[in-house]
Amino acid sequence: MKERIKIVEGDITEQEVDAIVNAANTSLLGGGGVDGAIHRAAGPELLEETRKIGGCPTGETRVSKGYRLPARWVIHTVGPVWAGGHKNEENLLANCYKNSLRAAVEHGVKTIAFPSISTGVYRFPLERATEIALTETKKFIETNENPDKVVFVCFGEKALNTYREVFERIY
Ligand code: AR6
Repeated sequence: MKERIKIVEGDITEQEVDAIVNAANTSLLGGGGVDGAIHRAAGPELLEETRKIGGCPTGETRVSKGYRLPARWVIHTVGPVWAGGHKNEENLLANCYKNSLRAAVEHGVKTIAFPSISTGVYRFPLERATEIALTETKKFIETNENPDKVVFVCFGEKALNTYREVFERIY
């Protein structure tokens, strides 16, 4: 199982994978952080398409094309805003990973890259979020052939070290 996971430091918009996951908001109309970077790199056609999709509830996913990105698909998911941990945040974040992986299977995706959903503007604690990301992914790939490769793209050294530590513990 271990060999199907890759942890890298970098920019998700540059990943040569079939699909990248976007940490979007419920409007799907773009924003800052990784969402802003993905819209800038994909070009204005992405916003045209997500405008037509018309939004996405927290924990769910919607799929668009990748336009100018190397990735063919963008799987938009909406993470929870951290509100102290008693607002179902952990389950909602787990749903983001499960539903993104299911959407990947539905679109024939063999390689997928995830950012660290909810750990920026939405303030989800990084270590707990990383445990959820890696646990949900492990459960999924144990019972599914695809995606064959899952890349976790860490934006900065702190995230990279956290992912590496949690990976050693969980896998
Ligand atoms: N590649 C990979 N990771 C990145 C990149 C990048 N280019 N840029 C930032 N990150 P955030 P959230 C990391 O705030 O917390 C948006 O405005 C970042 O360091 O992008 O889910 C949306 O529209 C952090 O670890 O997403 C929503 O309104 C992680 O991506 C809101 O932010 C997520 O940080 C969503 O908040």
